[in-house]
Amino acid sequence: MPRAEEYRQMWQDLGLDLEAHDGLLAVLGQAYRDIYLAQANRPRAMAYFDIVVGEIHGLRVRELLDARAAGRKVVATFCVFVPEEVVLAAGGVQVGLCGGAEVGFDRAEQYLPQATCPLIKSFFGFKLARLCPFLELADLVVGETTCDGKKKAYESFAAFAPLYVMELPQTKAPPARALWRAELDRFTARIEDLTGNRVTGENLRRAVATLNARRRALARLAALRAADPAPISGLDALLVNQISFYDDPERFTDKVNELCDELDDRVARGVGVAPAGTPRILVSGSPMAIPNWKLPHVIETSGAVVVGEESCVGARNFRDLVDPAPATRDGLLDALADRQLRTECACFTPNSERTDTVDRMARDLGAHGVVHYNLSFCTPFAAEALRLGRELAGRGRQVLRVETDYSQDQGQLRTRVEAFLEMLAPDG
Ligand code: BJ8
Repeated sequence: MPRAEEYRQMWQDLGLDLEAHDGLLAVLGQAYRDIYLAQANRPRAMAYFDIVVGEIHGLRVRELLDARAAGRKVVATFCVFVPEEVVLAAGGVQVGLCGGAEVGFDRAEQYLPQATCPLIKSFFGFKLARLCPFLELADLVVGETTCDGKKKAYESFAAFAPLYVMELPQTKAPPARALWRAELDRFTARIEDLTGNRVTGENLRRAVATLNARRRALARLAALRAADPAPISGLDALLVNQISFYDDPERFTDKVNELCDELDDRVARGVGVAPAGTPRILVSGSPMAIPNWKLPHVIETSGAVVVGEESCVGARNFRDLVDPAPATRDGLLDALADRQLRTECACFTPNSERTDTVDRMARDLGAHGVVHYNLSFCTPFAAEALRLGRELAGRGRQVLRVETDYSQDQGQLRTRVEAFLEMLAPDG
C-alpha cells in the first residue's frame, strides 16, 4: 500500500477526524516551509530533523504502533518531571506531547476558563478535536501537579484519556524531596503494573545511560552555539530540542551527534548562519512546544540570532545528568529524584536560582540581551519574569519581557523585538 494511503488508514483506525487532520497537516507543512526551509545556510544534518517533522504524524506513529504490537506500552507526558528512565527501564516508550498550536480551543473552553495558558488549552483541544495520533494511541497519559492550570485541567481531562497524575511538590525542601521520592516509587509501581515488567537496578541503569547520552548530545549542541558566528540558527536548535521529546532516544542521540560533528567543522572554519557580530539573544521562560516557532522566527528575521533557551524545551531538559553510579534500583531512583528537583521550574517556590542560571547562560553564550518569553495566563513565569528582569538589570543585562499566546501577533512582537535590538550595545 502506498505510504500516504497506509497513513490514512492508520489515522482512521486511531479515530482521528480525517478532514480536520488534513487541514492541520497542510497548515503545519506550509508553516514549516515558510519558517524553516526558508532559512539560509542550514547545516546539512538538519535534513534528518526535516524528515522527522515531515513525518510528524506518520513514521513515528507507525513505529509506536509497531512497538505496541510487539507488546510495549506507550506513555504520553506533558512535563520534564515525568521520569522517562522508569518507563524505558520497564520496556515502555515515552513520548512528550506537544501543545504548541491553537487547535480545538473553542471545545477546550467548555472545560477550561477562557483565561487559561494556551499550552493547556492546546493539549486539551487536540484531544477533543481528535487530531493527535500520539494521544489516541497512548496506553497511559501522565500529568503532574505543577501549575494550577494543569492541575485543574487534568480533573476534566481524565474523562477523555487513561490519566495518571504525579504529585509534584511546591518547594525543594527536604520534606518535599521525600514526597517526590515517594511519588517516584508510586509511579514505578504503576508503570510495572502497566507493562508487566519489573524495574530493576540493571534495566534502570541502562535507561539512565541512554537518556544521559541524549542529554549529553543536546548539551554539546548547546555549547557549540557559544561560537560567533553562531553555527546554527536558534530555530533549528529549538526544533532539535522539540523533537527530543518524541523521537526514538538512541537514534535521536546519534543524529544530534552527527549534527554536532558538522557544527564542530563550521566553528573551526568560522562558518555561521549569520555574520560574526550579529546581535545574540538568549530566550528564557515558558516552554515552546511544536509548532510554536513564533518568537525565534520573529527574532531571527529581525536581524538577531537566538543562541540559547533557558526553558524546558531547552537547557532545563538536558542540563544535569542523572548520577549513574548507584548500584541499586532505589539508589538510582534517589539519583533521579535529585536530578529532577534541580529543574528550575517557576512552579516551585522559591525558585530564585534561576537568575544565576540565566545570567551564567547569557555570559557563556555571549548573549547581548535576554528575551523573557511568557505564555499568556502563566502566572508562575509571569511573576518570575518581573523579579528576573529586575535582578538581571541590576547585573547590567538587558531584558525584554514578552507575553503572548498562539495567535498571529507577529507584527506587534516584531515592533517590540526590533526596538529592543536597536537598544542593545554591540558588545553588551
Ligand atoms: S517543569 S515549565 S514542562 S511544568 S502549563 S507552567 S506555561 S501555565 S509548562 Fe512546564 Fe514541567 Fe515546569 Fe517545565 Fe505556565 Fe502553561 Fe502551566 Fe506551563
